Amino acid sequence: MGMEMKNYLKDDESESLYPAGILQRLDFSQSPAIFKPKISAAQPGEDWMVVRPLQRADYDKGFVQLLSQLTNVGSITRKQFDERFTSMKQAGGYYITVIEDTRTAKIIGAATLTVELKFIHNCSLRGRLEDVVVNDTYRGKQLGKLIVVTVSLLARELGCYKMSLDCKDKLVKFYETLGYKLEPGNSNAMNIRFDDPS
Ligand code: 16G
Repeated sequence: MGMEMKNYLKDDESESLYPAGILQRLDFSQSPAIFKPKISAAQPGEDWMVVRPLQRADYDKGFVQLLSQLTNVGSITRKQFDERFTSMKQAGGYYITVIEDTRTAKIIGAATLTVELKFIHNCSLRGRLEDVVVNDTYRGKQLGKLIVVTVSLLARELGCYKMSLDCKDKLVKFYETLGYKLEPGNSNAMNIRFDDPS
């Protein structure tokens, strides 16, 4: 195998869903969240921890298993993962962000920001916070807060006029500490389920 080919494979292995640099620039002092001790995406508090965009190679780092702590994921093959990763990257607007424990090469936290193109608010953008999950064996490291604040600041940086989420009742307090509000008269999340006959 020629040198050029090897380098290509190496790059491809660590291919990111979106450019990583933007996370390093986020200003955590702009979030109402209180971190004790102070941490940020650039400095997550442990030298074995890194906050970064989802990479293609994360299939082998337990990303799908982590998601199954949130809801039903099914058995996703590498091919399915690969094709979905490619589609998301081509479509744009998908900012899946992860925390890796580099000692074990495992994904221990994740959150997704999706960005919708709008006509309203002067052709603005709307962010949605989705699929927030943290490995529950890593409690006490502020990882939930870290991953949510990271993607929330990212939404702001990208020009979203607001960011929305839906969550279980018991998590409302947690999201309130990070600046999210139940807007009076405008706080209902409704679903119609097409995968559930009940
Ligand atoms: C929660 C998640 C949502 C996720 C859903 C899955 C957050 C803020 N919200 O509502 O993103 O898609 O759970 O539950 O992470 P489901 O499988 O019942 O749709």
